[in-house]
Amino acid sequence: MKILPEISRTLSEYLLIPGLTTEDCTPDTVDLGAPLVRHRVGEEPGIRVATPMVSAIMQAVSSPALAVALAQVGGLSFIHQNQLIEDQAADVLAVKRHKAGFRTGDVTVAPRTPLGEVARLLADTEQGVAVVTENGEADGEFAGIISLDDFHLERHGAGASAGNRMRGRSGLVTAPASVSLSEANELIWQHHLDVLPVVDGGRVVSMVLKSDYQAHKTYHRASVDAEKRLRVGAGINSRDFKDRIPALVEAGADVLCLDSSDGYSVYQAKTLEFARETYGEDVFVGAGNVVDGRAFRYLADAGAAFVKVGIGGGAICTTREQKGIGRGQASALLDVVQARDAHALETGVYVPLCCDGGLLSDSHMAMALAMGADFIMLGRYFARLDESPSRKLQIGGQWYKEYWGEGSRRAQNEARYGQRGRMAFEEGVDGYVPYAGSLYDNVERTRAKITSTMISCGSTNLRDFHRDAVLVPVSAESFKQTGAEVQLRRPAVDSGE
Ligand code: MZP
Repeated sequence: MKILPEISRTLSEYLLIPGLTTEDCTPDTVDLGAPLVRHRVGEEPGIRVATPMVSAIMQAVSSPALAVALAQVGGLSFIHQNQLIEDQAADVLAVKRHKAGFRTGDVTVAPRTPLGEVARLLADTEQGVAVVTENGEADGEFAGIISLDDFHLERHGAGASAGNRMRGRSGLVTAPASVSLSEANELIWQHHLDVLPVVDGGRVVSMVLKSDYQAHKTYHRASVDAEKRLRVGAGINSRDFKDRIPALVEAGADVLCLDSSDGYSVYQAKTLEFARETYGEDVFVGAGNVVDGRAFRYLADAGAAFVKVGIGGGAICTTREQKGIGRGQASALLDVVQARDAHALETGVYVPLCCDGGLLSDSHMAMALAMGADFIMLGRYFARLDESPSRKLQIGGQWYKEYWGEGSRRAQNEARYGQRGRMAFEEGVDGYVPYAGSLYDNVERTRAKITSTMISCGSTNLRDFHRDAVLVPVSAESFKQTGAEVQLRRPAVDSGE
């Protein structure tokens, strides 16, 4: 037995001391771009993200709809692996079939066309939306709209029938061909539409999607690769990897990630070895999770493309309570950052770090990046948003979205939490998180806050932020003084946290 001398600390236990802000340090000059995968020091990584945020490998979080939205704003999703291989590959394909900034085209279908058939038609023609006309012909009377998202909503049990969705979607609000994107956006929000048909001479000529306006505003940041396809990642496990990896690679996944609560294992090394022997340097596989430098080194030496840090800190996680395993996220991160930097110095290879779990506020995210994380993985944050696949419901006058852990009975993620193929006990909870609106608005606001923190610290990019950030641990007494001290607080305008 050995007891480490340092206390296990969380991200809330630190504050940042401002650095000198110079004139060239402004919101326009701050670059939040980060390497996603291993690369030689001084060379460009195979994948970079413009927004250092990725979505958790979880049923309640990473669906194709969320992956499309997150890639459009410069982040990346990992489609969850707690499903059949063919279903996960289909989800990856659905994201890869969306082109960045894609618009609708000329697919027309008749009312009550089965959703599967519409989805196939859309996939074959690389369109996002089909127009429903009363006779199924382009010159028929406009009756509604079906999008690829409808198919996924239905498949994931949102309970919408084709007919309902068609009626729900159509709204019969149309815009003239001369409509500007911002006018279209006004109409979309005013009438609660997902899509707005644009008509010319009584014919639908195109469509504006709810996301188009935001995508247009943030388009230059979109995570794209060959032929402007949106980038997407996918979770894998160390059991069926010999079948799952080839299927996901074939579907076009840009990066894979081992999904485990404790990644310090020979099983992860064997999975990484299989990927390397089969695909050489062409397939990137991240590994984890770890909470110390030893485990980082083991996975980095085994070829991990990046390493995820964090055990027991997730908003839905009860691992620390159930098994006594874990470490405060700040202590874990600081230890692993040292090991990453030592490894880079020694081998000339930089293996990025992902801070995963327990990031409850934008200031936690800024703190994780200041401490040396290259990018952050979020579950609760994305589960609260329109684009997540979970149900939205009203409880006591407030809107919530469901959010459940992969270690909960509901998720039954045996590959991640099972012992000998079955889950003997739960390590996660099933609950609700306050609904927080659209991913586009939330990510924009989070980017603004992180940018503002970096400006205060005088850094214009994350590498400088890692090098120059000055952190101080806070005492229990000063911790109490962190918030505002007034008797009654007006509700915050910012619903992001
Ligand atoms: P959070 O962003 O919701 O706080 O945490 C998300 C992370 O929690 C995931 O990326 C994963 O590492 C972890 N997780 C997922 N399910 C469980 C569980 O059921 C869990 N215990 O800990």
